[in-house]
Amino acid sequence: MKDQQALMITADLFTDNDIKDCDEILPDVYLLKGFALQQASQLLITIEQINAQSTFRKMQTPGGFYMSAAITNCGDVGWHTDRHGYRYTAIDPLTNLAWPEMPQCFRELAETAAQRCGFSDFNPDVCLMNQYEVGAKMGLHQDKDEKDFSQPIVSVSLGLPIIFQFGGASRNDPKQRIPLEHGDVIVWGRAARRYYHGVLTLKPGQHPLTGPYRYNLTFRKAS
Ligand code: MD3
Ligand code: FE
Repeated sequence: MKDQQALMITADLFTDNDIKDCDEILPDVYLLKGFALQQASQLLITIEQINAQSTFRKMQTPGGFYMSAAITNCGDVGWHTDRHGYRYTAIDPLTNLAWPEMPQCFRELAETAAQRCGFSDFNPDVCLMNQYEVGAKMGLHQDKDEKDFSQPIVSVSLGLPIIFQFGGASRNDPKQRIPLEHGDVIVWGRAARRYYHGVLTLKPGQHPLTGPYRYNLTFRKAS
């Protein structure tokens, strides 16, 4: 009952019914449409502050190709790839300093979203941040560099929309496509933690807050 009331109060802050509380779009995959809309401009200011310390950069894969999305991190560790492989590091190899601290407004958003979807003790230690320019994409992959698969991942989309694609635990499983828009949050855990996923090529556009870019924040418990 209390939760219901809180939800109604939250929903009242939005002009129309653009907030859906935790829609389970597949088993263990939850879409919180517009959940981060209210904080979006604050999040973008904070992204810019992190970018000033540890800038977005295109990383090299072990195969020698460069990813088309530019990446940075905040938190106790950060995800990194180069010719030697994928891993989490405590030091940003570009600055030789610790990754920027995870801001409180990031942590609160991630924990609240996870809680709404039944993950009551999510305690992320890293936020992996992707910046997509027009033409950038992310091929089908699994997130499997984290130690603890019992923890969910929370994703926050900002700026231009993109088509998100996800299947099952094996690469050939049938795939679904859903558009992810500014302010959308996805939470996935349990079985879905191992699902293959990616995003299609970012189409040209201008977003009032991010111009020709899309940002995605993924909150994880890596170590
Ligand atoms: C996985 N990022 O950084 S997150 C990544 O939009 C990454 O930048 C993408 O994959 C991005 O590793 C996608 C969103 C997402 C949503 C639902 C999922 C990933 C999912 C459901 C199952 C598995
Ligand atoms: Fe991923």
